[in-house]
Amino acid sequence: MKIYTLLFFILSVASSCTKVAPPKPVGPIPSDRHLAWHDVEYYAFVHFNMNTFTDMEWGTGGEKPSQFNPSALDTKQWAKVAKEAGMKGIIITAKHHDGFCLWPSKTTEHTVKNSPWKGGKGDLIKDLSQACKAYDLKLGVYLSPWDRNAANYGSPEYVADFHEQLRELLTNYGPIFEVWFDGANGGSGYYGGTNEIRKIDNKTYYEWDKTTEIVRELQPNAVIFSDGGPDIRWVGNEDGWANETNWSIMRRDEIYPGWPRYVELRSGHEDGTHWLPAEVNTSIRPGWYYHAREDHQVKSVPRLVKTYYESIGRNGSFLLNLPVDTRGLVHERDVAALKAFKSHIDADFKTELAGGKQIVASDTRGGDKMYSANKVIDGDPATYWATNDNVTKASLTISFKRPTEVNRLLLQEYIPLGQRVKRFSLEANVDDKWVVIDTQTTIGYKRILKFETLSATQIRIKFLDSKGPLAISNVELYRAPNFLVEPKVSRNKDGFVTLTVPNNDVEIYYTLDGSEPTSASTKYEQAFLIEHPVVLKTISYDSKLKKSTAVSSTPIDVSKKNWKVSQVSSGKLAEAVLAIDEDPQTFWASEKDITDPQAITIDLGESLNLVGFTYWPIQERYPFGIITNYEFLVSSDGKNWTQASKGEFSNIVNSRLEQRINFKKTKARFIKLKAVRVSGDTMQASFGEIGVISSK
Ligand code: FUL
Repeated sequence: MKIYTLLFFILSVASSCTKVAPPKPVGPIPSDRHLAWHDVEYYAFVHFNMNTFTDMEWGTGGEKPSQFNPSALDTKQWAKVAKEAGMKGIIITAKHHDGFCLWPSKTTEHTVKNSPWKGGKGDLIKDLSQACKAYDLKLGVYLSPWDRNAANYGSPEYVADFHEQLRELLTNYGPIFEVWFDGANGGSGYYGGTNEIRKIDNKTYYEWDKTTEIVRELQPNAVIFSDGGPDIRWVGNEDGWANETNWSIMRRDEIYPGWPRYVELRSGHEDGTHWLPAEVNTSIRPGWYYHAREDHQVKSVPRLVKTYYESIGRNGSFLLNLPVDTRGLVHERDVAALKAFKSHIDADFKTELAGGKQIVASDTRGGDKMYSANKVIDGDPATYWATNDNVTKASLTISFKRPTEVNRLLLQEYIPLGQRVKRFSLEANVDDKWVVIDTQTTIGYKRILKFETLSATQIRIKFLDSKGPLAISNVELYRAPNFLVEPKVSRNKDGFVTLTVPNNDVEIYYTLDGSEPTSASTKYEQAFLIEHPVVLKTISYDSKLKKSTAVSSTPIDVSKKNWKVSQVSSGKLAEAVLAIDEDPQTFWASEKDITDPQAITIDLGESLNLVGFTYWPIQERYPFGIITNYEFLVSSDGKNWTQASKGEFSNIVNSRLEQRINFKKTKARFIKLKAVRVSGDTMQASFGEIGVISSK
């Protein structure tokens, strides 16, 4: 008995001696709801609503509830797919800009209750909340403030309805983890049949303070998303990436929905006043909504993996959109892509290599075990290594018993005390020499670095600059398998196609007759000519492992060898070739301060049967002149023109992908793309790449 008492005494003296205060928080810190949200990391967006049935990205609001008619809607399938993909939640478009409500809201007749689905007795939000519960997933709701259907949109009565809709969603469906407010406010709409343009002031109209209060009152644990929070922020693009430098803090009071300086959302503000971490939202397909024509454009595994490393790997969360189809199911192709993506990520992070290794810090807070280096490899996110108050530069060195191959580093700061690290480098001891692998800036909740595989005896992380003493909760090391990537297809103006893969050991096989390529198909050796429309199918093949990638298909049309730009409405004709050079990364633009609609005329060099055209918007970092409304004309002589198609490239500004527009078969030698409306203040139009869809 005595010995235990003595032991207890010694232990308590020891622990009272080593009680060193934790570092003081630095800058704004996350709330509990933030911390819970950071842990969610990877979750699904589901765009499923009226647009699914009208094949639109933005409905006008003039649609009829009778058009909402899924044939086999099964929210359990969505939940199963999300769960098996490793996602932890689903955010559903309860109401998109067209105003149609997926639940029987009392505020409007424009809801599922007037649709044929379940004889008007359905409530999709209820179904989904039950499905999420069954699969242990969190539920979030997207509620568009802009409502192109509501007759009272623009008046205070609409705002009252909007708030009531929010109340309904946050009261009747159990816990909600995220409320998503879209910043888009386009102006024109159906608005009860008036079909007019209604402008509101984004900053004041929706009474954001009151909106936030409603969420806090009904769902205190939910985070609120918008361009600028108040809790979490848009990342400033819909392509799926955050900047390498990514602060979870921002000068929030400067931001409002539709903020023109949105590029700053990509990296946050180092001197931020509020915790406002970035959510990276992107779709698994070109569109947010399902379009059968995009069935072949489901993002490839390499593309999804890239997005993973550029979102979660850069201190963001990853909200991946699944456009549920007209049946009401996640399409088979999307399911296959999600599965393949998950197994890739699982393989990358299969075996952690730092755990249990010797780890030494250059400084330890108060010399206290509580803050010692091994806290970063104990697998416990609640413990962390910390340095003394005056130490903002320090290092951690991990030693292996024998040379060990590594190519991934995962770091996490102890964010309950704020985001601190401003600059760090990664070094490796290879053959008794220290080499610098990478120097980077921020870490935050999570940062992952990818680097060439090297065989090291030691790994050192040097923290070079920090806002205060260091507080690092986690360090992980991995050796991810070699990446077998689908070949990248590029083509030049003469029609020659080049296929490339990053790894020279990987072989490429292809077909041009529609059949599935195998390692017995034509082996790619050098660039080859394609002159007429075909679907090019390719695989990459690792002959050592006898493993191949999934088949990727690329529609290729006539070669542009004899194409000439014959006329431009302004600007330099000679430079306009950049719009038909087969490279969407280059562009041609009309003159700047122009007030008339701009057009480009192309001579195809021969008469072709056309069934459509393609338009790549400009791919510049800071784009301008994107055509949002177009007219496409055809002619056999370049003088007499007929309109082949006219319409809107919906959401093209946020999602700058190739637009493929089909029309009735027509013979033509000349084509003209006219920019009826563009993004920007003038009529300046830009053209990344123009192509045709032709048939025999
Ligand atoms: C955008 C919307 O306009 C798109 O339609 C989509 O919902 C996307 C997630 O946000 O701002």
